[in-house]
Amino acid sequence: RASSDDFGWKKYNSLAEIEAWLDDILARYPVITEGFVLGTSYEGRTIRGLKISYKSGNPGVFIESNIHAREWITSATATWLINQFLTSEDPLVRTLAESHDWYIVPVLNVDGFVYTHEKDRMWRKTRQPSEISACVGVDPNRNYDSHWMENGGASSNPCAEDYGGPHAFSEPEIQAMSDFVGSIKEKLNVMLAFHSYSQLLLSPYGHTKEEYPENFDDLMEVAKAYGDAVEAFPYGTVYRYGSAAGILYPASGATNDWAYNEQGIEISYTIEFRDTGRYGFILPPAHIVPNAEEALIGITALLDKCKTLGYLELKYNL
Ligand code: 0X9
Ligand code: ZN
Repeated sequence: RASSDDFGWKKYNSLAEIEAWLDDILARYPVITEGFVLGTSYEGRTIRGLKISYKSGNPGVFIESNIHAREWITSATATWLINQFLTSEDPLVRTLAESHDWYIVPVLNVDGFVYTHEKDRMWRKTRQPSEISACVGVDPNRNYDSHWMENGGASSNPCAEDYGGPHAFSEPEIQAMSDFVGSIKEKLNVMLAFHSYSQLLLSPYGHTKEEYPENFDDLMEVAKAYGDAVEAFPYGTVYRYGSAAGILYPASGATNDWAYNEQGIEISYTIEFRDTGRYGFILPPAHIVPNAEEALIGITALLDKCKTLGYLELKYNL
């Protein structure tokens, strides 16, 4: 039976191992944790999430992880964070854990994730076949209904790695995200979408660099807080930040743009974890704990700055 002790974060775990570990967490912390089902994948797998809540009335933080199948560091980091939130005795971590409601989906693209473990380590997309091509899968981070397919921010070629799909929300995994997040959006102050690699914090917009969100200055101040905290941490790791289209490339229909534009979640980032390209997606397991420690430090600073700037107030009346 899997447990927190042998889960280890010394290697990358399979979906079955992650789910067994989640079951163990739910059994050990029945008052603080609650499992939720986001929905069902194309191949029929249950997409699972974990809510951590120490008290009612906390601002909500949603963590979407492993939407891209090959980005294994994201689910390794998300599970490490869950473990810290539940077990750490560090007072700073305790405050962080206990003063937010956490909704964490360690593996969103479950079919693709299994495929990377069993068939093709470099698979990125979903696993739903195309009706017009022999190529399989859609880039789930181009499939949200927010400026879908605009400005060359996604490809209409089913064989492309950034194929946006036949229509927005064609992928059941992304429709499930939309249904679930839509149902709790009043409780969510922050959306964090975990990706790798490049060490970046990317704010909206992804579909254009001609326009910027009205709170862009705040989004940059919050991103700077993350970057400064991580750089000051012993490993000295540098994160750059900017709008996604501004410092990376146009990408339309991505999670953090949809959360910002369509769900009214004003603090919304894509975080690209380690490294900057030496290993890329095939990041050695020795990086798991250092990367996750940096994420913890960075998210702590990010949420502190959000609070200072007034973004963690309740959005609904109890
Ligand atoms: O291209 C992507 O989907 C992300 N990079 S990755 O290498 N992990 O595939 C970046 C998306 C950033 N763009 C937006 N958030 N719009
Ligand atoms: Zn990605």
